[in-house]
Amino acid sequence: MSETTGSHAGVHNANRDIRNHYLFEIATEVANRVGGIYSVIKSKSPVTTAEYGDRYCLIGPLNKQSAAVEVEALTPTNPHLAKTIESMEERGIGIVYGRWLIEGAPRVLLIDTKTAYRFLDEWKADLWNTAGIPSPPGDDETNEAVVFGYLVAWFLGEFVYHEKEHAVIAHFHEWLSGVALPLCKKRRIDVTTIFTTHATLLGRYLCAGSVDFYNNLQYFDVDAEAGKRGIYHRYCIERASAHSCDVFTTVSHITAYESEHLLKRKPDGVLPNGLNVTKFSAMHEFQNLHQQSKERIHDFVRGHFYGHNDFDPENTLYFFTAGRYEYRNKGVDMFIESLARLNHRLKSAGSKITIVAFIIMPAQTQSLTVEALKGQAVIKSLRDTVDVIERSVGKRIFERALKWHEGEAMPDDKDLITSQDRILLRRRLFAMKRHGLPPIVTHNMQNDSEDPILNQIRRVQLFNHPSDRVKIVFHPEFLNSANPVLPMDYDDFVRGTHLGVFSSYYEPWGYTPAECTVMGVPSITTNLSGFGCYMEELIENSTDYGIYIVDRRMKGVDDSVNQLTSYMFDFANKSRRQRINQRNRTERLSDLLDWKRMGMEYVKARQLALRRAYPASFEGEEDEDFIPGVEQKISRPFSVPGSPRDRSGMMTPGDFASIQEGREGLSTEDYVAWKLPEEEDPDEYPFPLTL
Ligand code: G6P
Ligand code: 1S3
Repeated sequence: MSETTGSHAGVHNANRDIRNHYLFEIATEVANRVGGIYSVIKSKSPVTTAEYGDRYCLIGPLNKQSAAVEVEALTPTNPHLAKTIESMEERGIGIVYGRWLIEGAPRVLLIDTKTAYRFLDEWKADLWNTAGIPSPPGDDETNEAVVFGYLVAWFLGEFVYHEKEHAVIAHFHEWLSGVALPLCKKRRIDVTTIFTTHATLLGRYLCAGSVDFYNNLQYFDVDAEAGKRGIYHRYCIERASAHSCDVFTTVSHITAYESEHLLKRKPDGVLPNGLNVTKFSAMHEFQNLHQQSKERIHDFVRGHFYGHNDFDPENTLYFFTAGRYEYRNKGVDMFIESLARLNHRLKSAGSKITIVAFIIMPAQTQSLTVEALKGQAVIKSLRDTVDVIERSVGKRIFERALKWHEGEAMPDDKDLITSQDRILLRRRLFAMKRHGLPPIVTHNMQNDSEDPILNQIRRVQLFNHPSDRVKIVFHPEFLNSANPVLPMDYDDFVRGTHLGVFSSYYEPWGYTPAECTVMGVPSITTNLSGFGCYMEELIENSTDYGIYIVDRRMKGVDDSVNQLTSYMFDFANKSRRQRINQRNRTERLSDLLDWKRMGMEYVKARQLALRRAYPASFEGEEDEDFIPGVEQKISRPFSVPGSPRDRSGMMTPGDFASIQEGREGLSTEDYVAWKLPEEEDPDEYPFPLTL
């Protein structure tokens, strides 16, 4: 693979207007939910459209199903855009241009890759000839990335041919959208480019195995490791993207460190992920929402544990983990082991508290189990019967009271419930008899006996026994309010829980704990997740704020498991008052995660991209904020005692190792906190080669 890193300033027309530049953001998840990148671009939309208006457009591959629901088609009013689309359509390329129906309503351009597969072989050959990137047959995902990449490069080349007045920034997310980057460079297309990687392919694969990843980052033979896993061609695309963009970024410092070693380019900066924070006018509102959602989780639990409801809802706490099913990377192995130790500690302490721990991770399933459906049905019938009895008892009390005369006895409650009521009630009680223990999993798994989560639960023997103080529910499907067993949307569910647990080993950022924070739900994360490191850096006494960070970097696995267990045990011993106070403090951290603040790093990355491509336009403007409408100075969110670290002068999230103009990339010292202490050269390769 040929690679030359850095700017290609020579190809740019210095007369372009950089102040009113266009911004294209390119990702495969535009109006198409797959994972975390959808959350990034969707939640960021309000701040980006506020800054750019109709000079902003997202580009993605067309997914007809989701576009039909998420996008309203429009006719482009910009003549250059219209001409570009028209010219591609004339060559048979299908394009949908429209408004993404989300907050901010950004413009989107969705290209139908299926209309270009006739060029696939030609483009694959060209990719090899121009960038030295191989694309072997049989990898549909890579084929799609190649076709999409060539279409995007085609679009950008054509657009800047028509539009010669303004500068254009093209910001690409993740390797799947990155094929256009080396093409822009080779074809000398007059755009300036940013590439943001949200993980590295090799990092994800290596961590999923049993490698001491962070201690050995600098020793991996990257080509060989990629080859062994059959992802060499994908790795080439990722690496070429990182090397051919003008500005290379990632989502956290820990992933910056990883990228430096695995992609062989130091990122120019870190663009942490934000959220679109909704602030309630009254503080207690989110607390009320917690109570309401918790009641709905209680309803589910009553059904799931029918016949074994021998724990008191008032003394029950809900913990959960959620995310894509990456057993080791997302730390589910550690979570389950810690739950077993927590169970032991709560039992030994004679605790009255019961923990119900939910694992929400989609796996291959066939259907909901009969038992899970029956549980909800049984409890619904019981409630309906009790409602009928309640109404008839009420009616009878009323009638008796009407007829009552002084001197007569009070109505006897034995006469109020009729024998018919008793039979009805008995029937319902018999229906609640259960021979086995309440199930762990709500669905029929396609591969029950080999499922890593179930096997780990079997190994630690957490079987929802009445004596267990920790119960487990594994829901192998994302939540939605139409689900007959647990009918709640994810956000509502999170609000109703007490603690999120995300003990990840590989987590470039980690939206799940960030989402907990803005909903005022405490969470446990690790110092191997971008979010955990970010919060650790910003907040001095983070546990007071409901941000618990397990040390998975300096401690051995057993010690990390014990630390996680202790965090959960201490949390279980909090009083209700303490939990309410902590939730208030957690919710106060929301401002730290708001795009209004996080988005500043994107602004800086774009400035750097323009500066690198159009250096002449910046002469004499060294420190100027030239992007109109953007208030660069963000004050500290608050300064109550013991709150986030006093960082006067540190105005934006990435400032502790930020994108700075005139500086060539992050310095390794910037993420010194992410390095491990002893980095002596090992005598031999530090882990087995048979991984
Ligand atoms: C919220 C509600 C309170 C409720 C509390 C329960 O704060 O506003 O009315 O008592 O939640 O908290 P818990 O941690 O026990 O679920
Ligand atoms: C990636 O998604 P993942 O869950 O595979 O991108 C997300 C958005 O940047 C990030 O939050 C997450 O940590 C990464 O791992």
